[in-house]
Amino acid sequence: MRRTNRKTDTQGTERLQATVNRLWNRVPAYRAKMEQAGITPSDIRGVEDLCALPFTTKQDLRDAYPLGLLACGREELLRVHASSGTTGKMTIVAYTKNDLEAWKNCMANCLAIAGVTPRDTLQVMFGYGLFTGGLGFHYGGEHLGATVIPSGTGFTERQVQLMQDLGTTVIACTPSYAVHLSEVLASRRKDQPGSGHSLKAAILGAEPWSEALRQTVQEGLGVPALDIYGLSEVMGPGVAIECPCQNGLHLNEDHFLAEIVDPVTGERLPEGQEGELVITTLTKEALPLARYRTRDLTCILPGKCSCGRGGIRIARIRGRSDDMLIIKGVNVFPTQVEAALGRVEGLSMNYTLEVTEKNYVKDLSVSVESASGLGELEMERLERQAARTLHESLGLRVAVNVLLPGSLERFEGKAKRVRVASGA
Ligand code: DLL
Repeated sequence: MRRTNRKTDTQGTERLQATVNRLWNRVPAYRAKMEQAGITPSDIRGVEDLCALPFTTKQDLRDAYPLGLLACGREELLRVHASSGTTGKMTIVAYTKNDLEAWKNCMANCLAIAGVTPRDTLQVMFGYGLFTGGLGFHYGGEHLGATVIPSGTGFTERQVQLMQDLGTTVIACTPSYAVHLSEVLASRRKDQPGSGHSLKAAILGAEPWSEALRQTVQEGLGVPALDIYGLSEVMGPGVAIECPCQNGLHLNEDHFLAEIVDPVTGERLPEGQEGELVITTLTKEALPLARYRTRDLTCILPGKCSCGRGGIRIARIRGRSDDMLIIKGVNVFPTQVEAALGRVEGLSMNYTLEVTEKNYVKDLSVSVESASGLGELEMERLERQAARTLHESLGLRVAVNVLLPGSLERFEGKAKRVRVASGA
C-alpha cells in the first residue's frame, strides 16, 4: 500500500518500532490493549505489520483525561493545547521540547510545499491559545524565515488594514473566514477604489470545505487557496498540505503513517477508496499515538502529483464520519450541500443547515445568502433553483431559504454550519 522508497521505509520501520516500544513501556493503557490483542513490540517488524496494532480512539483520550496517556514525565512537558471537540469533553494534548521542534519542522515544511519562502509575510488569522492553529503556523512560519503577523482571529477591518499596510503575501485562516475576508476586501475596494492587497496565496484548513468554496475564495481574493490538514491529537496543523498543483494533500511522511479503513469494520481499504483516515505518529514523545481513528473521511490518492513529489497524498477531507446527517434514510455531508449550492449562480458561500424532527422523521432545511441584494421574485427563483440542484445532487428534497447578503452569522474560527433543533 505504501509507495515510498526503501530509505523512507527503513526510517519508517525504525520510527514505528521506537513508537511502539515507547507505548509498550510507558503507556499502561496501550500496553493492555496490545496484550489483549496478543501482540508484543517484537511482532512489529516493519510498517507492513502496522495493522496488527490495536486502534486508538478519541474515547481513549477522553477516558485518560487529562494526561493519562502521557509517555514521558510531567517535567518533560513544555506546552499543552486542547481540542474542544464538537461533542463531549475537551481533549488535552501535550508536547515535549522535541515534539515542539518536530511540529515546527513539519509546519515549516508544509509552508515550503505551499510555496512560502523567507521573503513572505504570513498573517496568521487562526486562534492563538488552546487551539493549535495559531501557534502551529506561528512557529512554523518563523522557522521558515517568513515574517509572521500574529493577528489571531476576528477584527476583520484591522486584519485588512494590516494586510494592506504590511504587504501580507500569505494568509492562514479557516476557509469560511476567507470568504468573509474577501467580502470585506470587496466592499473596501468599492469605497476606496485602488485599495488592493499583495497576497500570493491563502492557506486554509481546520474545517471541511468544498471545491466550490475554493473557487469562491480564489475569485474573491484573486490568489490560489491551498488546503492544510491536521488535528491536535496527533500534533496540530502540519499533517498534510496541498502544493500549488492543488492535486491532493502531501502527507508529512517523516512524522506520520496514514491508512484508510472502513469506518464500520475497521478493515484496511485500498488506495483510491474512501474511508476513515487512521494516523500513527512516528516521532512524538509526549503523546505518541498508534493507529489513531481520526473520523475524517478521505482516500489515499493513486499516482504521482504533477509537482513531482513522490509519497502519499490524501484527497480533501469530505467531512467527519460523525458529521454525517441521516435525513429520511439519505446520508448527507454538509460539504455535499456546499458543493451543490456552489453550482447555483447568484448564491454566496454563506449558508447554514437546520435539522428538525417531526413524528420521528428528520428534515433538512438550508438558509443561504444571495451573492448580491435581489428583489423578492428573484430570491424566490433562486430558492426554487437551489432546491432543484440540492434534490438532484443529494436525492433529497430540502427546503431552501435565500436571505439577503449579511443576514447570517460570520465565523472567526471553525464555522458551525449545522443547527439541530431540540428534539431532532
Ligand atoms: O483544526 C488543526 C488545524 C489548524 C488544521 C489549522 C489546519 C489548520 P483540531 O481543532 O483538533 O485541529 O481539529 C481537527 O478539524 O479532525 C478535521 O475534522 C478538521 N480539519 C482540520 N483540517 C481540515 C481540513 C485543527 N483541511 C479536525 N479539511 C480534524 C477538513 C479539517 N477538515
